[in-house]
Amino acid sequence: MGVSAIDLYVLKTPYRFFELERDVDEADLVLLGFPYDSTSSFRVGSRYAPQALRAYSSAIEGYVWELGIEITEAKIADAGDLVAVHGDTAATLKRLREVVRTFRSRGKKVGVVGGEHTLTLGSTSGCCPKSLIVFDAHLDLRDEYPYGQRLSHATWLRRLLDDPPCAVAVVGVRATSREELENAKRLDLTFLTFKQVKERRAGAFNDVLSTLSDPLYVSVDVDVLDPAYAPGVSTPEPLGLTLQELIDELWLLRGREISGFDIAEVCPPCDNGSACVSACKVLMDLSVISLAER
Ligand SMILES: [Mn+2]
Repeated sequence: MGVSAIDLYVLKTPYRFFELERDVDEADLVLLGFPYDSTSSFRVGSRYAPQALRAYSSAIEGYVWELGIEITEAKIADAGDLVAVHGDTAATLKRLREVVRTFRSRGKKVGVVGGEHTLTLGSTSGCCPKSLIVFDAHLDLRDEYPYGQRLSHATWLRRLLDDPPCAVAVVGVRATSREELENAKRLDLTFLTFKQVKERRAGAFNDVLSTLSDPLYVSVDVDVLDPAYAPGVSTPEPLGLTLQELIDELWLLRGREISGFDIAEVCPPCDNGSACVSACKVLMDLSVISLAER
């Protein structure tokens, strides 16, 4: 067998998410760190989230009440971190796409732990889902941000929609600009605002879910949570979902076919530990939900 993208672009790490010991070959779901934050425009440091979440996920208890299993019993492996090219987002996303594509070709589901939200561009293009569900306080629909930058954490969804590879829905939006709302309307983007989620809860999300075909890809920008639950994110916004509200929505995905997911924008240098443990809970639940039988 020749040299694969995994050999070239994935580096094993000394610690693993949830202290997982399984080999990648024996896993149905592969977790991959994406330690990259070169386009972060406010608080930098999400490149440290994979290593922080490995530490925090090893310190929290791993019993999953809903399924009656320990997380280490599920067929999950930690492959390590993508080797990023800091300052070169296009090159880094290309590596991510090739690594994700290689895991998919070997029949694995993929969970990417960012790092900044640009990762979803590379990961979805390697995963080829039919639908993408994004949980985010923001729409990330600016054409350039900052001025002159077409590829950044604030424009990645705009770039994806330049030539949409799949259906897209954004959930939990509460912080935007007129430009983004005009773009959303012109691009006919499906989205639920934070208020719609709060007022209609499962009803609103189920309505959106019923329009989306499997396989799904799920992207969680942790800033969708109220900063009370997740203070350590790159771009915090006032208000937001509680962790329980987000987790309840994620469990509505149980039984759907999920080929990949990601968790983005945790910024450990700005955190008191709350964003890290909240993200670990999201990572644990999304992992087992993606593996749950139909
Ligand atoms: Mn965001």
